[in-house]
Amino acid sequence: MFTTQGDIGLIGLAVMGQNLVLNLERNGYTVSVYNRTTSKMTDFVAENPGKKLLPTETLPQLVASLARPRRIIMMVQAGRPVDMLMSDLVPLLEAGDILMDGGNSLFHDTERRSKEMADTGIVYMGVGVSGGEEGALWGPSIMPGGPQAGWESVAPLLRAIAAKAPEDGKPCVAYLGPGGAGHYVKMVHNGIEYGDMQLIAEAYDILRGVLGLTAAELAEVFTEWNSGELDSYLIEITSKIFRRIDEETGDALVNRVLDKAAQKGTGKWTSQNAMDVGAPIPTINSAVTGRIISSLKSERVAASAILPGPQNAPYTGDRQALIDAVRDALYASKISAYAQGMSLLRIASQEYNYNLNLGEIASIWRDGCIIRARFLNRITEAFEREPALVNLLIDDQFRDAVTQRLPAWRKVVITAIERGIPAPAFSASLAYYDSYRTANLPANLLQAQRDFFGAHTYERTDKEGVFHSSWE
Ligand code: NBP
Repeated sequence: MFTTQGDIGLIGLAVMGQNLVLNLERNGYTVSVYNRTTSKMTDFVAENPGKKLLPTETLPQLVASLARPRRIIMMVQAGRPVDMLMSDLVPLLEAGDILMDGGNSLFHDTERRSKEMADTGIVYMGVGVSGGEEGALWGPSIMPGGPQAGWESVAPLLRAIAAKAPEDGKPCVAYLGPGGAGHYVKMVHNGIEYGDMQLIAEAYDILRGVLGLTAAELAEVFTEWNSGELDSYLIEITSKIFRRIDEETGDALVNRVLDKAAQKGTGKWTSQNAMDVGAPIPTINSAVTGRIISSLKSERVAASAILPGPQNAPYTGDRQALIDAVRDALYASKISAYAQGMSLLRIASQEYNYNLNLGEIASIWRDGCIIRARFLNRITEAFEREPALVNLLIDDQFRDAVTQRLPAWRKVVITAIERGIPAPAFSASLAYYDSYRTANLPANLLQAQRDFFGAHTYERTDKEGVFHSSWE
């Protein structure tokens, strides 16, 4: 038997789980730890002497070690492992216990598990945790969803371990909504992260492709950008990446990294779900597609010897003016991407009855997660000005910010297209803006075509009703 009881149990001592345990312990909690492979648990406890950790070798031991109501975080691989673990764990728990899934579970799975758990009286919560291992250790952005009562019980604990926003010290955690709301928001966070990363990569490609900037020069450019409106974790690490020299070759290490991007699936899930709920998110879609096309490396290498591009003359324009234009295009594209992401959250919130508070969501992404940025404050402020804002682009301040940068945005996209540099996310972001501001899209022709070949009918601009015509 245990002489002290654990305040919380953590299952899954891989990189995220271990760091979360250390964060909980640093904040005063006694943590009961369990891992399927026991040696990982014993090694971890041995590496952390003197800490308030209760080692447990079986699930019954873990459950017995915890104070009631028991609070347990699962930090295991998403998918089947969560179901397998729960089938062993749930029978050991009792009504009132709180079981949190802190992994990147697909929100549909969290919805299903929430329903399965509803009759047991066990409080089941899907808790998105962002920020990688550093975030888990020093303070992640935490996105909890599930029963409100569960949130109230774990809120002090989650607030203690969450990142604190630099502007006001507020914990980057808030109750987001029922069922899979937390994992839904975490999924969209990751989709936005894909968009942000692709846009930055395209800015880099244009600067090296048109101006031939070296890694050292790019490091300077990104460092400068990080002191302005683009100030963010991703821009900061990008400037550091350009500075890193490969010890073996003396070249910038980034030049030696193979251009094949991997993915774990959360970006793809965001695109798939946006299609399901009918939300346009072209920047995120192009970021997912960009990673897929990057993975076709051998096909691209073969095609590069067959398919011609434009014959590019050296750039004769003002170099600094183009660098500034790329910065402006990146910022405008970022606004477009976040407008799409927030609009997806709004549409999904209606579809799934999540009742999401979009301004609050932006505020809990201000620190502890990969998309943390000064920019997120402006999103929160926009929703404070107008809680029912349907799209960020029509907020006065974002509208003005985009309008100011429109000439640069168009120039950069045109330059990339003229020079044959692929800029799918820049182009998609601008096309979203242009589509969204267009009162008359050519969808009248689409409807006419649908009615022509399939008698799908159409509505008219000049009278009410549903019509079908013989078009020939
Ligand atoms: P992994 O996603 O690599 O998962 C490894 C852990 O899952 C190990 O503890 C493993 O136990 C356990 N596990 C597996 Br696999 N199958 C199990 C089963 N059937 N029963 C019990 N335990 C099982 O670890 P991670 O990278 O630390 O990520 C944990 C979660 O956090 C994931 O959902 C991930 O998507 C999410 N996440 C990760 C990051 C990141 O930066 N890595 C960031 C944000 C969120 P074993 O030791 O016995 O194999």
